[in-house]
Amino acid sequence: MNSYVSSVMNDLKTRYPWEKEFLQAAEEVLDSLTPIIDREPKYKANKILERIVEPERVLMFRVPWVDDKGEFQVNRGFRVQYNSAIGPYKGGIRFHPNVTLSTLKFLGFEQIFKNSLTGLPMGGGKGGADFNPNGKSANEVMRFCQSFMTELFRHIGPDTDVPAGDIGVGGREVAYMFGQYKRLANEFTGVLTGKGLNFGGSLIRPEATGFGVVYFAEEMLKTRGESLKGKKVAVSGFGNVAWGAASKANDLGAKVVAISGPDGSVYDKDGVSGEKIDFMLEMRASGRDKVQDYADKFKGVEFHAGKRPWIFPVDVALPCAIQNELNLEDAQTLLNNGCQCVVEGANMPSTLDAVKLFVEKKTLYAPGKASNAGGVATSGLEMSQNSMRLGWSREEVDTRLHQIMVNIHSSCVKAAKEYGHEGNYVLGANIAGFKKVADAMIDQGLV
Ligand code: 2IT
Repeated sequence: MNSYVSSVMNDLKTRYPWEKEFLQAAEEVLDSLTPIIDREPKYKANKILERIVEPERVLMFRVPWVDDKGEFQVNRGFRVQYNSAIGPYKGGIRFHPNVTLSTLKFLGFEQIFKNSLTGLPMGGGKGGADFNPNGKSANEVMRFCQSFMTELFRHIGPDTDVPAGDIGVGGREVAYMFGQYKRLANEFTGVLTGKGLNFGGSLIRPEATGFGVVYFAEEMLKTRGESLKGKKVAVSGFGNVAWGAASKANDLGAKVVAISGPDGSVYDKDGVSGEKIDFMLEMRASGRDKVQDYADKFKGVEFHAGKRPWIFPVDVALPCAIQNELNLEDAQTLLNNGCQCVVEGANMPSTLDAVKLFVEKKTLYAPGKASNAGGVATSGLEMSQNSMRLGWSREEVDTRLHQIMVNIHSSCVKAAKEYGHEGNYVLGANIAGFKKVADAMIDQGLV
């Protein structure tokens, strides 16, 4: 880090000492911006780093709702409108009991650079609540979503801020929030993405993040004259991202040998394919949240209670669960077992020391803000379709998604090379994502 970068980082540490996840995300980005800050004095002269680390606006609000027993409940709701230099705020909503402002600041900050990398006009934002949807009835979830939107609706809009899903928020929750927005605003607009196909949703959106991760992995392997064909893959996570990634990895000829859930991991030497992929969704929909169900159902499958899937020998690892699910020890184990490619489907799943090791060992390592951008990119495509009041075919959306992932990959490779760190996707992604936003901020004056 040069002195400008480290002084901004130190200020953040002093100002927000309790925001661990946000500081982690900020450190990764700021550290890798050093080469561009060194080369281009305009960023320091315009105090771009001091400005970009502070959200344009943070909304915090009470979310009161009534449970099925008739008891009053209260949760905390948030929306971090981080940066609108290149488009309306855009980013998902997370419902998870551990959500704090720090979580949403880290996610919103990542989203600025991710959205910039997609090449689409979207600013960065993120929202959520410390609500645990597990074990709640559909009616409880609906009442919660309606209450959440009753406050949020006045702050968002198709040209202001366009939320979507994230962990704990899928098609059902987006639909409930959309219904409530429409009622309050008296407007049918593309204010949310990830909508149902009957009311403005886009084909491919549920699987887009996972598809994009695999398209990105294929591009990375190509740089070493390889491909996914015949590669053994481990995927973590129990949601849409893991499911989409497992499905596309199969399409491209890879063998998914390990998947995980909240209770542990399974190793399936025959590969997770065909009906087993559909079963990934069923395990989720059952609400039991146990990957052990997979080992109980299919023959020859080992279940490893409480273990992450990084203990198995694989060629490619796709962490698609949650932040900090892959630590230094996991990284070491993966590398010792011959893993050569780690492509993130979740946001910040690798700890800072794990990332450092991957970069040091010249592993093909992609940070989530590049490799999981296919989800928000397809949200951007949903916004376009909504504006035109048209719907594209599956093929049309998939072709655009694929091209966007290819473009993000080449932007990362190009920026890394230009700034003297060839093959470093962390640096490439951060610099390429930053440059567009920072230049737009300078052009627009002190705002
Ligand atoms: O982390 C992410 O990029 C998302 N949750 C998707 C956001 C979006 O607006 O589709």
